[in-house]
Amino acid sequence: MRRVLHVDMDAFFAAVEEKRDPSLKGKPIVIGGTGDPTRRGVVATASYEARTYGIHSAMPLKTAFKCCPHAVFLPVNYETYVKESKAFKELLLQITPVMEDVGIDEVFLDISDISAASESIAEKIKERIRTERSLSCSIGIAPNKLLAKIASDMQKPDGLTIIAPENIEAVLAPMPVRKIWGIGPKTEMRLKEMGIETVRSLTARSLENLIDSFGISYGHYLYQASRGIDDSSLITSWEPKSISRESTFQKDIGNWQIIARMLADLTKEVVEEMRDRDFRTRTVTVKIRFADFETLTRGLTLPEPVNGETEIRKAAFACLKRIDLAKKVRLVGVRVGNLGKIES
Ligand code: TTP
Ligand code: MG
Repeated sequence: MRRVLHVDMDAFFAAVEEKRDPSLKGKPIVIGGTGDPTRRGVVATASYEARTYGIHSAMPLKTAFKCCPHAVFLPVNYETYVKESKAFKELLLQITPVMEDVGIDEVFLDISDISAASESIAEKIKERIRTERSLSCSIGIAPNKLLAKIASDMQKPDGLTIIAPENIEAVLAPMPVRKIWGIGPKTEMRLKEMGIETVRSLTARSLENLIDSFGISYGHYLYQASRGIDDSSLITSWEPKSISRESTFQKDIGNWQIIARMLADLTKEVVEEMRDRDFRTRTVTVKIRFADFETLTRGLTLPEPVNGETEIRKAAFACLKRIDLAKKVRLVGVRVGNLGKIES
């Protein structure tokens, strides 16, 4: 079975400040802006002591000051946090090189091929981060990235949560929809208008209903994510630069048109992200996973770097045509690789 581990450092910026100045330990600490709570700026993070006064990330510093005037207010020392971020990630790379870097204080590790039990891998990581970096973290372990990230957040700080396959439904059902990665404030609002606030009520909706409201790609995503389904692989740093999207059908599909429509939809998303980041691509790859999990990829190298949706969609369809769709399809994916910046 696949095992994905998510590490999220506890009160990261504040913990690094405590490490720099141990006299701060146990005090309410608020990091944000220039560190002057009478000036404009928002809270980047607050120590767990400060959180007991109601202080949280993104709160105006002035409000944080009202919540707890005796808190220690400090400026953001971004360079120091980046150094600490690199150091703990290097330590994790010794556990496994299959690591996806997702943010300054969080990563995913694929621990499927490590023979040790999940608990002992997690305990070892916590111990090393504690002794070698003087920091604490929370860890989640689950069959996929989506659930591992939810798990690491469940028992903060210094938490360890393992979601076993048989517990997925019970764990997710009572959660507010915002806990699902990919559901932001806008979707949360729209779901609320539809009378959906918990994951349980989201799973009560039919796939057709969600597609009607949110489109084919995101509708599928919501349907599956709310059931804890996530087939996405880790994006490891040793892969060449690429952007990809993939989606698993709820039911295995034998109809070419539905597969093609999904591919067109995913390609559109990839092209949008590529353009936002000023990239052009020279290789387009399509992945098809059949119902029996056999997985085929077909790639195409283009004569010159492009960023047009039509050209890239044509390339993706040329790849799809080279796959014999003799069996029903479970997953469709598209990737643009060999990315280069647009030269101005
Ligand atoms: P988080 O992991 O969200 O927060 P955290 O590590 O401070 O606390 P915990 O995980 O224990 O709940 O974010 C990591 C760092 O990113 C955080 O220390 C500061 C920074 N950050 C901001 O600058 N602004 C924000 O709005 C958030 C959420 C985080
Ligand atoms: Mg954190």
